[in-house]
Amino acid sequence: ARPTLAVVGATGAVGTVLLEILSQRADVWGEIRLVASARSAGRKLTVRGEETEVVALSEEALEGVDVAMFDVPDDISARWAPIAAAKGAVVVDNSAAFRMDPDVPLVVPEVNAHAARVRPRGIVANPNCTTLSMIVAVGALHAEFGLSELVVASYQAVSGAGKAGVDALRAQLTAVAGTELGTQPGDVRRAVGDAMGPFPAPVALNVVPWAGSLMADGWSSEELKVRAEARKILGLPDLRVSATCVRVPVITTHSLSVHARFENEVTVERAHEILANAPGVVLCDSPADGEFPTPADAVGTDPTWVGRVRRSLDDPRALDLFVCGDNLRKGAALNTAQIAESVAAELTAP
Ligand code: 2RA
Repeated sequence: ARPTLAVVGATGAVGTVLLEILSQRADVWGEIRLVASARSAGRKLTVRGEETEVVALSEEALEGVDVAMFDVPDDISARWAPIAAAKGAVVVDNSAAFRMDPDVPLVVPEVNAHAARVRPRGIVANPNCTTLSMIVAVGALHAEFGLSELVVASYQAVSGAGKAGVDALRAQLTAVAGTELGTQPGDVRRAVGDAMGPFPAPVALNVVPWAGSLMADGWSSEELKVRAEARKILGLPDLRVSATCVRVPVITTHSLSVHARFENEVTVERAHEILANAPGVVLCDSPADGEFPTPADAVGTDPTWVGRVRRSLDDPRALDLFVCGDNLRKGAALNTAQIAESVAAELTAP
């Protein structure tokens, strides 16, 4: 029989994209059960062209599930993912609750697909969207050149902060549209007023060097996630990583400027070959023709787009590149779906 799938968090920003993706990919599922908070129960959503009623998250809703995708806040995952696993489901969790648990693999199928098969807790974790938006490209280069250090700056879309982030940017854009704002200190902040949404500063006509919560020594939680997750996915526990995470006025698609240092000397030509052939990567690198990835072009697509590949002028072992990836697709829902499909294939293998 085809496995039963539960989508827990079906009504959220990522859940919505997940339902689209489930309708677009080869259909490996039997029943697809849509689960959300009690507040959303009774809503009808379309998946695989069928209207399906959302049920409230409960022990009963997790009965008989083979694979459960969780796209809910950390505390809800921390509580409910182990319950689903205890009932026999393999959980693919997109929260931060289990990513650093040594008994939970952190999986990006193009980079470490094998890791998904060893899951002592019955849980497989999906990385954070910022890590995911670059790691497929970085992993391909690492496989050839041997990565020794990453220095990255992110340009993160507001949908990374959920629907509230998107609503806030749209409201702020309305407040500044057609004005001459953006020429005097604080003028945008005053115009935006209370419509800051989940961000600590206006994001319209601005960039905000902050994502996540404050951690020790001035780092943001988002920056520490990039470091810890890149190390775990690549299997490089001592990799040197520095990240600066920045929110920009983009609805969806995270970009990163990446400085990657390797054990071996690099050439742009070889890096181009590797990236052009890497599954899940599209090379778009011809600045003479105005070709490089931008979030406005990458949004809604599945691959990681890479351009601006340069060898460091001062270090023959380092590359600089610019990557864009849809933070809701490969950055979240698509990677979750890919992992879930590999588990489904395992469960139905003869
Ligand atoms: C963000 N990476 O973009 C976070 C969401 N998981 O805010």
